[in-house]
Amino acid sequence: MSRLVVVSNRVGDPSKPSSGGLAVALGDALTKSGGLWFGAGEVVDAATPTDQRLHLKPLDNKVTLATLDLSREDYDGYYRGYANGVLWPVFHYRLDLAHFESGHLDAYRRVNRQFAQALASLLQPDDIIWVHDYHLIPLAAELRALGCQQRIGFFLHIPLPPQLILAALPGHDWLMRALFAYDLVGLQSEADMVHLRRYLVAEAHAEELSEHSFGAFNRMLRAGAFPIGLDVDSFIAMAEAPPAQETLATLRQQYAQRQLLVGIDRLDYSKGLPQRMKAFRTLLERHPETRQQATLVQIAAPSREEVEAYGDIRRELESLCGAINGDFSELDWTPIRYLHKPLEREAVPGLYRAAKVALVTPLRDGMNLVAKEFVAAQDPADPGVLVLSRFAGAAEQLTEALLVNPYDTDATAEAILHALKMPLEERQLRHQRMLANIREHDVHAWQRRFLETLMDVSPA
Ligand code: GDG
Repeated sequence: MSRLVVVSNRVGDPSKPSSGGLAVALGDALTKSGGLWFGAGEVVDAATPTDQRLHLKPLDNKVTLATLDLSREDYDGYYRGYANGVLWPVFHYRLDLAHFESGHLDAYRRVNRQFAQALASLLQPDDIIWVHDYHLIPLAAELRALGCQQRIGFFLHIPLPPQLILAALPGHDWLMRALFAYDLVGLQSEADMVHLRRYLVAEAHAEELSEHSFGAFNRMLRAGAFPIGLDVDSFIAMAEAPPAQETLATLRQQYAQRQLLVGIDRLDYSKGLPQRMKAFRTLLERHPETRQQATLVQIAAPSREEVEAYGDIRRELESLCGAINGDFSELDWTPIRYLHKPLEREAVPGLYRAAKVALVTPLRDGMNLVAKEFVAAQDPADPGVLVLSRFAGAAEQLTEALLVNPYDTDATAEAILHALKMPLEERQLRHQRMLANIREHDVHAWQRRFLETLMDVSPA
């Protein structure tokens, strides 16, 4: 069996189940074949010699973590400047929030080259390499330039925007051409595949060899939708465990006379938080019977605070929450409980289970695992209702959720009301179908399908 090499900006620790489903699933795959997980290390002084920047840490389970330290200038330009200041907004359709500076693009290229050089020194001829996410799009091209001929796959965790949005990105042709150095490109959804196909044909003049393969630049690229899932069993086990059960008991007691709604997100402008608050406000305005009843607990975990747009979204969200609470609160009821801090991982399923309704309303999202976690955490006998944006990748699978357009405030408010009033039998049926779906397409199946497809492709 070939050895698996996973590359991502941040290396996970597969030995800690609390580090999330992705780390666990990749950890499983790495343990099976023995493997290497490579990513960015610490920020170090620019004068630190290259040979002192690569660190190898063998774990017990035949997996080695390899990290490469970067200089402050390189890391900031690559991570904050280009990956999160340009690619993240553009790929989430927010050209207005992209701050393009050629120096950041240079740093992005430089870091991908440094990664490739360090990684190439660790590779064996029959390794299988799996690169993750927008930070590392040109990595395979850099590896190929160094003579690496291994099979290399790429998975994009965020959406791929339509052709004309991508075309507005300076250097888009260079970036998209770099995909052809991969043997397989995985996207989250069929909608993303439509965008890729159209871009490749219209902008890269690629030949469409089949539904999933394209020829251009003397290379063949195979691509497909591989929607990511959860580690469902572990998530359910976490929901049954004491920390989640304690959270559930406390919330049930506190909200015994109320209907609890929940939102859990990184504080990111892609998650549609202001739109969600406006819909909640409309609900309270139009349906006075929900006042004193519906209480929204919104966790907005701090994220990327060094990027300017994230400060703006925080101010906007806090002003909306403050105004709603000011306008509607009573002495014994506050409509929104807003927490600007992360909740402990083990408590998260308890909050999901205590809620009657989850509001997962991103303006655009590659997948959105919160939607799937909410489904996994429910009690099948008395499940809550998922209100889900049709613009989350998850909407392609969770068709039994109440799908909404988050820009349509009135319709979203009505969907929330529908969710609050949904009869038990309908809730059970919808939940049953969604649970079956997330079980069938869990993170292990995702990982297997991607790697099997990659193994199927002839190497470079
Ligand atoms: C990217 C793509 C894609 C959230 N708040 C807290 C907390 N969380 C956890 C959730 C969930 C995870 O963070 C968020 O996952 P998402 O999938 O919603 O979003 P991104 O971080 O944007 O991830 C996304 C994903 O990659 C995987 O491919 O689905 O579309 O954007 O697990 O539970 N966890 C804790 N406290 C919090 O307050 N502990």
